[in-house]
Formats: sequence, structure tokens, C-alpha cells
Amino acid sequence: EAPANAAGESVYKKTCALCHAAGVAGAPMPGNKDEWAPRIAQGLDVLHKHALEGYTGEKGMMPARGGAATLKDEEVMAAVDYMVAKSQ
Ligand code: HEB
Repeated sequence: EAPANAAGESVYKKTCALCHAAGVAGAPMPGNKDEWAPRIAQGLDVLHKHALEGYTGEKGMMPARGGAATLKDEEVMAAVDYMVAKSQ
């Protein structure tokens, strides 16, 4: 069975997992529901915006587009959706 969001999974593995897979510098780990619940509660628009533009939160700094400036908006948002789906 093909993954529901193959594009998002691919971007996540190439660019986001560097920090998020091991929780480097406070990055929330996909699959950790307790950590993600308050983030998901902000709404998907906020999560997309934070991933696209970057922000500094209580845990640390999320770089814009995970530092991969050439990623398209759609690719970054698909990676966010993949992370959220893993964490619900
Ligand atoms: Fe990150 C956070 C996504 C990459 C670090 N991020 C985060 C979030 C999201 C993301 C959605 C949540 C938001 C809220 O809550 O609002 N990322 C992402 C993606 C990617 C990434 C999609 C790929 C593109 N990151 C990354 C990297 C790093 C990071 C590479 C390192 C360098 N993040 C991070 C952190 C955080 C995040 C640290 C946390 C912050 C706070 O404090 O909150």
C-alpha cells in the first residue's frame, strides 16, 4: 500500500528528520502525541506558516523551510501534514 502522503514523507526524510527525528534542539518528534497535541490545536494554518517562515518558540528555533530555501511551499506544507498525521 502506498503511503497516503508520499511527497510529504519524502521531504520530511530529506530535510526535516535531521532535527525532528531525534528531537534535536527541542524539535517536536512526529509520533509523540503529547508533544504535538498543543501544536496541532493551533490549527494547520499556523503550523504551515511556522514551517514556511520559521519562528522561535519555547523549545528553540525552527528555521524557515527547515533551512532548505529551494523547497516549494507545497512541499513544506506536505511535510507538515505528514508530521501531523503521524502525531494524531
Ligand atoms: Fe521544524 C517546530 C515543521 C525542519 C527545528 N517544525 C516545528 C513545527 C513544525 C515543523 C510544523 C511545529 C510548529 C508549531 O508548533 O507551531 N520542521 C518542520 C518541517 C521541516 C522542519 C516541515 C522540514 C521542511 N525543524 C526543521 C529543522 C530543524 C527544526 C531542519 C533544526 C535545524 N522545528 C525545529 C524546532 C521546533 C520546530 C527546534 C520547535 C520550536 C518551538 O520552540 O516551538
